[in-house]
Amino acid sequence: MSDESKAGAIELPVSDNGYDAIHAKSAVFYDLYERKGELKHQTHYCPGCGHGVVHKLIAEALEELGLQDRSILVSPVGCSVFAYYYLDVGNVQVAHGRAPAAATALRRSCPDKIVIAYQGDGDLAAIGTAEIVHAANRGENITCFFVNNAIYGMTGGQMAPTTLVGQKSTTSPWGRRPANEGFPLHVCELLATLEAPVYLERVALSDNKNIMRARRAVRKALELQRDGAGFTLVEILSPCPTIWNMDPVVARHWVAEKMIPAFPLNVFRDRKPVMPVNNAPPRRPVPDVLEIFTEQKTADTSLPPKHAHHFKDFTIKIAGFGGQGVLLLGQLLTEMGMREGLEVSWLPSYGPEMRSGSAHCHVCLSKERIGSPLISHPDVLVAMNEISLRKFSSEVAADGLILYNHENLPSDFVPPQGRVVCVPASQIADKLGSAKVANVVMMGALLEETECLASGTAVAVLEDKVKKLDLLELDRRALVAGRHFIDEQAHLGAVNQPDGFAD
Ligand SMILES: Cc1ncc(C[n+]2csc(CCOP(=O)(O)OP(=O)(O)O)c2C)c(N)n1
Ligand code: SF4
Repeated sequence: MSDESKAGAIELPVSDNGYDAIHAKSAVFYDLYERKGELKHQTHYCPGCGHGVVHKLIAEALEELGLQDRSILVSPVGCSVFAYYYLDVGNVQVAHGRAPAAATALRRSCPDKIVIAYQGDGDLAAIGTAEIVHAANRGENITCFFVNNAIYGMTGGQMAPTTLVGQKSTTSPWGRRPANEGFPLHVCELLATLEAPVYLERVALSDNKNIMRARRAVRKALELQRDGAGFTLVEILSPCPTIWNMDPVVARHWVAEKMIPAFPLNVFRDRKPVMPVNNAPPRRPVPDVLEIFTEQKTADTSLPPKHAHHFKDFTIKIAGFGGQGVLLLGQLLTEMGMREGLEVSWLPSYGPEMRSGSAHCHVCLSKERIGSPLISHPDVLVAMNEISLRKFSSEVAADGLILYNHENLPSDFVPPQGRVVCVPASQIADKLGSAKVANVVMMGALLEETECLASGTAVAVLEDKVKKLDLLELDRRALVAGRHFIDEQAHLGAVNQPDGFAD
């Protein structure tokens, strides 16, 4: 949380009738909500909306259980998309319906965290039906808070899978008719047919008593997750006064009178699943499973030389057209990074064409866990053609480097930032005997110029990956040629510089 937002004092209004309004809120909420507009002390939810109440219940439970600093909230697409403005926990906002899948990844990769998937009924029970069913069936140790307001709120009131029989919506203007639109989906009942879920309860925000029940259910689900019990879900019947076109008080009554009879409140599951014996999955490190280090383990002499990495994170974008080995160069660098003990990621992007279409990839090398494989401002851009140079050079970090596959920069081109080294990799490769190894020439230049990884590791990786001996020999020469070019002839654009760099 920013100091600024913590420091912001909220002026409490005094109402006309003489009562002081007390705006006490859980410490799990930010003091001020750093969102657009003036109203930084209030949420974007409509008056009487159930989402605000559910946020409050979650915040209070996290505070009481002391879980704030360990928690990650996965917010959905829907009216609650902005939950991250309000709750001061780890926040991830995901695509429509995907919260259980994202929560699965977060919980499995960060097993000490409390991961909450927050979803509306359109999000969970329509587009995201598969995700919730499979997360529940796998017994993921996540908690899902499922806000069922029987309608799509955010998009203006289309029918949801949970819309009641007879309830009007913009897409069921005569009221939901089971013969045409099917019956409302009962998510808790559906999930209760599965073996794995540990706790499934439906509660309602219809009145204070039921809100207190909801409060206990929210807390219990989080406690169970904290204790590693397994999959928990609380369905919360919730008012949407705006789309229902009702006064907030009337909307609460509607929850009681119409929704509860259609969606009975109940604890549908409160037990641990019976697991077969010897059920635990094998716990082996990924490199072991992928047999990445097999050769090095048996022959210590083939271990790459130790390399001192001068960075915490080093990011590279490699771009060109299909057939230039752009993606392969990225893979080789990630493999090298892995062998040098770094965290790595490789994110490719290419068009439908195999040859000649544009292709690029992002490579992250890091001493720490990588948050996202997507790079906005690479330390190095390797532009294998002019289109990539023009398209991506403005993205390069201010003190970054552009390696351009040509003798000179185009005469009309001024790099927006960073320094440029022109490396005629394709020409060099041609002279060596095959245009195919231009990417390896560029790799040699990159390693020599940045010293991000050891060239010894590059040789070891090439020896493992390239099976044809004549091609391997060519690759070795290409690597050396790229390094020598930097040492002996590097240019800045069209202009020779004594040191090869920009001023
Ligand atoms: C892939 C995709 N499909 C459709 C949409 C449009 N969309 C946005 S929110 C939403 C449904 C929201 O309803 P619900 O999940 O019930 O949440 P509420 O707004 O009622 O809280 C839909 C269909 C979208 N954003 N993305
Ligand atoms: S439209 Fe409905 S669900 Fe969305 S914020 Fe308003 S009351 Fe809440």
